[in-house]
Amino acid sequence: MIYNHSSCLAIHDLSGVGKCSLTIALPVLSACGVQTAAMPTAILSTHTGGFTGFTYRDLTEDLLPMAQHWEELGLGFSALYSGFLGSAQQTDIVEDIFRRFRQNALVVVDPVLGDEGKLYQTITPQMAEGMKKLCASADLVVPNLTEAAYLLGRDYQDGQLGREQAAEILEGLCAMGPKKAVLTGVRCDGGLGAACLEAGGSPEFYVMEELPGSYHGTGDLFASILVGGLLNSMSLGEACWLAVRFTHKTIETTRAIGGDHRYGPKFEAHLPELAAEAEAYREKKAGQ
Ligand code: PXL
Repeated sequence: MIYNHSSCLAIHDLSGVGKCSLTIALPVLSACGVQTAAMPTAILSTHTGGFTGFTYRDLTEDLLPMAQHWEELGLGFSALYSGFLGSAQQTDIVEDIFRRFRQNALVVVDPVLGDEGKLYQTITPQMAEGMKKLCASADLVVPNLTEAAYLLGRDYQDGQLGREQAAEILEGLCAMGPKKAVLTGVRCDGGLGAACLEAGGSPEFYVMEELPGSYHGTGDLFASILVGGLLNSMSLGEACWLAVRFTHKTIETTRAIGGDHRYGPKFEAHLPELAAEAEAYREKKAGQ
C-alpha cells in the first residue's frame, strides 16, 4: 500500500442534515487518503436548498482564531479548499487564511453561490462580489454555470453549450487570476459533465450520458473528488474524469434508491471503489 502524505484544509459549512459541503468533503477526501482539517464557516440544521426553517450559526468570528491556533501548531497543508461561506466578511478572511497557509499548497475555490440561474437563499450580492476577489487569489476555481455567470458578470444560459462557449467561459475564469478552471454542469457533445482548462493550454471535456433530475450536493461531491484526485498527483483532466465518473455513479445510485433528493447524494457505497482507484493510481505513479 502506498501511503498518501497529502493534507487538505477544507473551509465549508457544516450542514447537519442534507449531505453537502463538509459532510461530503471529509468522507471523500478520507477515501482518497487525504488527511483533512475542517474549518466550518457556519453550522446549519440542514442546507438551504429546498428546506425552510433551518438554524444558521455564522462562525465568522471563529475562522481567524482557528487559523492562528493551527499556525502556532506549525501545521501546513498540501491544498486549501474553500466552498460555501457563512457571511460576506468571510471572503476577505478566507483570503487572509490562504495567505497564511498557501506556501506549497494548491488553493482551490469552489465559489458556492447558486445554481440553475439563481443565488442560494443565504447568498447576498455582496458575498457574490467578494467571491470574485477570492477566486482571483485561487490557483483553481470550480464554478457551475450559474456561478461562472455571476463571476464573469454575464447572463446565465441554460441548455446545450458548444465547446467554444465553454472554452470561452473557462478563459474568462482564468483571466480573473487562477491558472486553472473547471466548469461543471456542462452540457455538450450530447452529454453532461465538466470542462477544464489550464491557462495557455487547450480545453478538455469530460461528459457522460445525462441522467434525469437535479441532485442537491453533487457540485460539492464533484469538487471534493477533483481535489482528492489532484492530491493523488492526477493531472487536472484525470481528476476531472474521476469526478465525472463517480458523480455519475452516485447519481445512478441515488436515483435507484429513491426518496427525497434534498437529503443529498448517496455516495457512501462508492467510497471503497474511489479509495481503490486512488490507491491504484498512487501505485501506478510510484512504479513509474
Ligand atoms: O451544495 C451547496 C451548498 C452548500 N452549503 C449550503 C447550501 C448549499 C446549497 O444550497 O445551502 C449550506
